[in-house]
Amino acid sequence: MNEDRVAIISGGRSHTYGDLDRASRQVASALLQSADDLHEARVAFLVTPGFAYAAVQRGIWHAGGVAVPLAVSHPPPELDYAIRDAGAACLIADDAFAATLVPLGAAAGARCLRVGEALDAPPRRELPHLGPTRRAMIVYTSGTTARPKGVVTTHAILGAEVSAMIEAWDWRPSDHLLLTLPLHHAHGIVNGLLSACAVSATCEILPAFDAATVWARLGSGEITVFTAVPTIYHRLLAAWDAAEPDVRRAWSDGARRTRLMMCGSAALPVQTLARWREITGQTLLERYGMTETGMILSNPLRGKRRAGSVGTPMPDVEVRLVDESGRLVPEGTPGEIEVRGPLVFLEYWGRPADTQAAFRDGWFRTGDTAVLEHGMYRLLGRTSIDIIKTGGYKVSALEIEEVLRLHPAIEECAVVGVADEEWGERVVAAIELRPRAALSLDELQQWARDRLAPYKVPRAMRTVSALPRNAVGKVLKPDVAALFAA
Ligand code: MCA
Ligand code: AMP
Repeated sequence: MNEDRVAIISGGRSHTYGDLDRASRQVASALLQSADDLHEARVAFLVTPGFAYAAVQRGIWHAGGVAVPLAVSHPPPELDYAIRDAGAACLIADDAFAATLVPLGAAAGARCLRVGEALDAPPRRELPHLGPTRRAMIVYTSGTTARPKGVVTTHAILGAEVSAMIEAWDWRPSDHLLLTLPLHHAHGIVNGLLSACAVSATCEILPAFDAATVWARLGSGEITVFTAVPTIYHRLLAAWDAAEPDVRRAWSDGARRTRLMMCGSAALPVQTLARWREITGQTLLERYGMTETGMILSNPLRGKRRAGSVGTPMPDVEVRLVDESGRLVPEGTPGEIEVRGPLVFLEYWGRPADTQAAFRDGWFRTGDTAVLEHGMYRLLGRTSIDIIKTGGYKVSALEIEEVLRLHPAIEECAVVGVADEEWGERVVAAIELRPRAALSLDELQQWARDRLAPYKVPRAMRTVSALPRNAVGKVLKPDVAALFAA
């Protein structure tokens, strides 16, 4: 049994798999009360990354519920949207977030539970039987629609996603993962927490990203696996450059001993890959995936990793490239990536038409364009200019525009992403003001921060005249982008 193995390290404490099992049964007990099964009721939770997060997630599953992880960085309107869209019957918050979540729960008619209360409940022995086709999780992700959509996965789908990663990257019980990603997105949840726990490895969780802390842990030489987004590697490189020579040496020596360092969620600049190799000896393994599909393509664990490429299909994943009418394109010709396999999501929660539109003949349409070159795929970009990738977050330009239009000084706006060394892309907005209105970037940002997640807040703004309402898309947006690139 794995009872005594260390499952989670967080807040300076180690918790075994036995502890995790007990704590999650306590959460299940608090959720179930006198019921014997939650029957896929949605339970949204806002819990700082750490042991309690893992216990709550498992507790929801033990009780037969659907886990809806909320983002600790989101302001109340975004949390409210996810709670209502998911139709959450119950909310769970730790002490840091109870004051935010309790009023939202009251307004939405959802029961509110504190982590402390849940962990005081007697552990439940009798738990519902969970068939693999049961819904397990809803993760909110943006796309070409104005508001984020809930991506639903079942236990079988999550199992397939994790199995593919275990096989491709040789996850093993002796692994020690350092996890510094947010836990409301698939990268942190599935590639990180669930993969490590599936092989009874140790998952060390930091409450938030901090370059010096990450370096100190990498420098210890205890970490065997690390996975992050390009912006995090960029930040780590900047911290290394700013450190004293003896500190740098210690950090680099420790990082050199890591078994596997991965990067994904956004394009890894070739210079970042090269610089990282220079200071740690590690060639980052770049892979490509989506919330809707898990991991799709990956550079090899063993064998040559190609800079600027995302490799070959993950185990059990079928990939094809097609033109606009769905015809296969030959090697060397760009096409949209379509994916099929047991790890593709079930549905967008409550959106049958969007779900249907996302598939073509049973293949999921990713909206990403790639080319197959000498046996490996290279990503070329997204088919929609309205999808922005910033700091590894997928952001809908349409969603931001819809919120900005609510500002009393704004007549019309167009939001785009412009290339940025640190963030991959930066959110920027062209704004047409109402007659006689005035608005500074500072004012706009302050106003937007109360309504949008920090990474959706425009970083630059230009006022322009007469933007055609909603006539953005392909014609106007390249001009807007050029305005900021200049
Ligand atoms: C924050 N800032 C930004 C942005 N975000 N500026 C420009 N663009 C942004 N996107 C500013 C803040 O306003 C602040 O500025 C300063 O940067 C520091 O903000 P802070 O919130 O502290 O940033 P951070 O917490 O350090 O965040 C950086 C981060 C984070 C660690 C890179 O963005 C992150 O964890 N990203 C990972 C997202 C992720 O996991 N994506 C996976 C989804 P000021 O100081 O002036 O106020 S994709 C996925 O799951 C699929 C399956 C896949 O393929 O992986
Ligand atoms: P999300 O919906 O947040 O899961 O983001 C998925 C999107 O992230 C994909 O559709 C890609 O556009 C992007 N993405 C993921 N991995 C990579 C990568 N290695 N290089 C470029 N883009 C990536």
